[in-house]
Amino acid sequence: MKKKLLSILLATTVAASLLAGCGSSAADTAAPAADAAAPATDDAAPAADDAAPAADDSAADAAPAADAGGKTYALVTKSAGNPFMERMASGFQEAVEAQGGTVVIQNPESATPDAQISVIQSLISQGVDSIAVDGNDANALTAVLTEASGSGIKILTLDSDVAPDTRTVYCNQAGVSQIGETLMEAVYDLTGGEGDWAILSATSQATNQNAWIDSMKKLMESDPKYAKLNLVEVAYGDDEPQKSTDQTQALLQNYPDLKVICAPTTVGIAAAAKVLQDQKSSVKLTGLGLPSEMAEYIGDDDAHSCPYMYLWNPIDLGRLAGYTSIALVDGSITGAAGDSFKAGDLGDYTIEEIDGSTQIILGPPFKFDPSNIDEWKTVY
Ligand code: RAM
Repeated sequence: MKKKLLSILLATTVAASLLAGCGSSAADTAAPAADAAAPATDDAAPAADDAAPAADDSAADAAPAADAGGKTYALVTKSAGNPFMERMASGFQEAVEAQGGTVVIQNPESATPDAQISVIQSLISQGVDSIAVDGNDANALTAVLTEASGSGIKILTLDSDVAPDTRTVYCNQAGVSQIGETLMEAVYDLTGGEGDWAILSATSQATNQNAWIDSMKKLMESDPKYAKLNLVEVAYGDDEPQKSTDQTQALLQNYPDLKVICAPTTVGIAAAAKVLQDQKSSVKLTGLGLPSEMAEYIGDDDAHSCPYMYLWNPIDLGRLAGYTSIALVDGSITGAAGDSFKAGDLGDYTIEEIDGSTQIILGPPFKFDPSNIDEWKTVY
């Protein structure tokens, strides 16, 4: 594992200096994006080493990324004002522009399917070549995405999926059950194995958060290890800082015996971390957070609300979706299981059939704790 890490870091340094040498505006984001592979080596993360590989090194016959010149590739995020979405969009833009493509990024006003439907309709009118969607709902986008596909636009998803038959492939950050297991184990650890805990999620329709929460609930039902844990509520902050703050305060008020909040959303966890730390609450926090937003809250002592948390590299997720868009548009992949392609310096990827739908898995979740948070807070 150490050797692999060293080679990743060396490759990163070379790639970053090449990009810097070209005077590319992508250099700043490219280096940290690749560097972020390092935390994946954390052996403490339950899922890290057994994870599906981030890139399939054996896919020697993967189709090379083609020139994207003359084509327009759109990205529809969940909503504006979410720093995770901004980083993801920067990776998408960097990857597509490096291949000569034109990028259109649409950030809907709110994290609702309706807001996405209207921006997708305008992208259909513009005649873009592909649309990568971060789904705000599993089924509500079906009609508009079917219309887009019917007019020849390649549809893919990233971060949060839609109904599988309305898109070609889903760029998934990590396996659903892997994220569920990782978060459940963190809750078990921070509660001491028993007592009240709550989830602070994003929106109630978010496909990705709902899949992770379902996976956690199934684990609680099936594994006697978790029998003494009591999930008191799943609250929804809608990926809005103020609503997430209010929901955290309500959880503290309503459940005096609460021990842990798990927030599988970067917006929710940052809001909850501030509430808990400002109130000097004994309730502990874990979940999925951006190191840049969470650094001041991460610590092992009473003065910090979050002992540790997880995430993947949002810039790399955007880059992966950018390369996948190009491969779909140039026809080197169709989105079928077994299709392989080269995602720039992220490596070669093969589309897999997982839980009955086609996906590309970026890699395992990374653990952030007091030992590495200072290193990563400037990265993403
Ligand atoms: C929020 C969004 C996003 C999710 C991250 C962890 O930024 O809800 O979809 O992947 O959190």
